[in-house]
Parts: sequence; C-alpha cells; structure tokens
Amino acid sequence: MDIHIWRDLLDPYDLAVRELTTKFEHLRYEYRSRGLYCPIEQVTGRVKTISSILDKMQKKQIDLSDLEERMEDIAGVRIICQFVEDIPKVVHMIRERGDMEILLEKDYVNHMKESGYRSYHVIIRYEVQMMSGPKKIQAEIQIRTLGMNFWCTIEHSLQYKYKHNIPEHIREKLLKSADAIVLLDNEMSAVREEIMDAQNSMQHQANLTAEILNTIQNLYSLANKREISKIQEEFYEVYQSNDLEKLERFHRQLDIIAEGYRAQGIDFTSGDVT
Ligand code: 0O2
Repeated sequence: MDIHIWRDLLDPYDLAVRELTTKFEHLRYEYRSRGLYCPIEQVTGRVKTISSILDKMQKKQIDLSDLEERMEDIAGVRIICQFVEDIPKVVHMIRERGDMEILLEKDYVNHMKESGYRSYHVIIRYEVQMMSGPKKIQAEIQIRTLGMNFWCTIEHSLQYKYKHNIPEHIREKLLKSADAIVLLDNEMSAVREEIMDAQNSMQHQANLTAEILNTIQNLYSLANKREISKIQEEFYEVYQSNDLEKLERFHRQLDIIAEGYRAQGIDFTSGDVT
C-alpha cells in the first residue's frame, strides 16, 4: 500500500490518540486543581507504527480490508495508576463517559497472562470529526500500575531484542519479577492511605502557594508598596515554617485584604482599576 494511503488511514487514529490523551490529562488537571487525589497518574498515547501493524497483520492473518475492524489497538492510550485500587476507578470513569463506547474489557490484572503480563484493557469505539465528516474508530486503553508498567516496558524490550524468542532462563526471571511486582503493588496498597494523605497535603500546599503568589502579584501593581513588602516578608516566613495551617490562615487573611481592595472598587483579578 502506498505511503500516502497509510497516512490517510492512520490520520483519524492520530487525532483520536491526541484527543483521548488530552481528555484524560484534563481529568487529572481537574482533580488536582480541586486538591483531590486523582487515580490517573500519567497518560501516554501512540499510533501503532506501520511496521508493527504489518507484523500483527501477518501474525494474526488479517486482510487489509478487515484491518480497522480486527485490529483494536491501532490507536493506543496508556493510563498509569499508582495503586491497583485506582484501576477499577479509571475503568468506572470510562464507563460513565458519553464520548467513549466500551466494546470489550480484558482483565489481565486479575488474570495474568502466561508471560507474566498484567494490565486492564478497555477497547472503545470513539468518534473523530475529520474533514470528510465523522468517523468511528476503535482504540485500546491500557490501564496499569507504575509497577506493572515497569515490568511491561522491560519485557517488551526483551521481546524486541530476542524477536519474540526470549531464552528460557530470562523468561523464568521475568516470571519471578512479575510475581515480585504483584507483591510490590500489594505492599504499596497497604500504605495507600498514608501515601495519599501525604500527596494530598503536598498538592493542597502547592495550590495554596500558587493562589497566594497570584494574589500578591496582582496586589503589587495596585496596593501600597510598603504594605506589599510586609505581606511578602510575612509570606516567606509562613512558607519557610512548613506549617500548612499557618499557610491556610495566611491565605484567608490575604483574601480579606484583597476583598478590601475589591470593596474600594479595584478589581485586581483582571488587573483593571474599575
Ligand atoms: P505493541 O507493540 O505493544 O503494540 P488477543 O488475540 O486478544 O489475545 P491481542 O490482539 O494482541 O491478542 O490483544 P492483547 O493480548 O490484549 O494485547 C494487546 C496489547 O497488549 C499488545 O499489543 C501489547 O501492547 C500488550 N500486551 C499483551 N500481552 C503482552 C505481553 O505479554 N507483554 C507485553 N509487554 N505486552 C503485552 P501488541 O500489538 O502485541 O504489541
């Protein structure tokens, strides 16, 4: 098939990958900006390379005319979670969406493959708007923990190196490490609450600091210079104390000061004196 025909065929998949990764990244942003724990840790996506499509077509005896129907992972999105418990939450998020129709789910998390592979796959039908009109394509979303992803990445490279004939002694090591990943994920789950608490306070602190700095920056161009330097000094002191309650108090007080300027008719959020 001519290269430009491949490009036409793969174009909608490319758009789908870009849209889907943006949508999941945006969910992550929404959670974080509300100071909430997000079950999505990282999102990546890729369109299968032409050589990989050709290899799979040969391996699975797929005709070009059936390619789009039979190859579910031309568009692939990978969602990495911190904990095993996050995986069903992400699956639930996908099930609830109106823009992704689930066609199939494969649970290799609870049903590890013979190779040691673990991951949860969701095959969706997704509509993209092309120049020629709407087009529905299939995409595969792989959901796995950081630990599972580590294993998959290493195993994938070895599959490539040994052209899918990994020597027995390496295969054994891979199976042992797959078991170790199960243990690691279980151990991490046991301290999940503590880890989540720590991450939530870190995120809360980062959000508060960003809001405070934004308010100070806006006040800078409008308020009395001496008052601003005093506020700034106080902020550095509070920040260095590493005390979240103090930071929250400071944030509230700063809001009251900002409210005072608002009452005087100075809308400093837009930077305009009204
Ligand atoms: P690539 O290079 O990642 O794109 P099925 O007939 O359903 O059993 P199928 O269609 O291959 O076979 O589906 P399956 O088994 O769900 O696998 C789809 C994708 O999951 C694979 O795509 C891999 O990305 C990943 N995967 C499945 N098994 C393994 C494994 O043992 N090791 C690793 N590292 N990844 C795996 P591709 O096209 O095989 O590969």
